Amino acid sequence: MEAIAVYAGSFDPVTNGHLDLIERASPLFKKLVVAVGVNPRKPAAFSLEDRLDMLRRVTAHIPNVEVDSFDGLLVDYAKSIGAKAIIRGLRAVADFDYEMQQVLMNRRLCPEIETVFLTTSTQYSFLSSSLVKEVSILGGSVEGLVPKEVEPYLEKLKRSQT
Ligand code: COD
Repeated sequence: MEAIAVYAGSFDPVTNGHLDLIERASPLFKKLVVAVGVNPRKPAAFSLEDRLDMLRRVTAHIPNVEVDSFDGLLVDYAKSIGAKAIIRGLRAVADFDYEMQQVLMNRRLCPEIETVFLTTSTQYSFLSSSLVKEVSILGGSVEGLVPKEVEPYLEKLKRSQT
């Protein structure tokens, strides 16, 4: 497809679930911009620089993926980069209410940008950034949950919390 799409998230940190979605969405578009949303009301465990760094490392093998950040409304950012679609991931029924609220609000704000949902791969359906941080901080293994490049960042977070 000739369109540009944006996949926005907190990516705090990027997990194998996010990466799986990026790898499946990127062939569908001319360019996929993976954008970290800066939300002052949602404090992140990792700095913006670290989150961008992790995303750049784990997507380095995908030529049509760009990594960026934004603050303010996602639809305004999407318009500013010429994106026609917003990609969202659906893990389980539990995601549906929240995702539906977002999609309807975004459509009201900007009807010309479509939201495209990709369902998670089964093996990552239980995976979230919050669970990964909890497991890591409490001493569990995160192997297979996050890309290898992310593990040292989680180690650093763990050391800073103990
Ligand atoms: N498998 C598949 N998909 C997954 C997985 C997984 N294991 N884990 C997460 N995802 C999906 C999520 O469902 C989501 O679609 C996406 O990946 C990103 O997830 P997160 O958790 O990193 O990010 P969110 O959901 O907290 O989104 C943060 C945003 C910055 C995108 C959001 O807060 C936003 O749009 N902010 C801008 C302000 C705005 O425009 N507000 C009005 C919108 S209604």
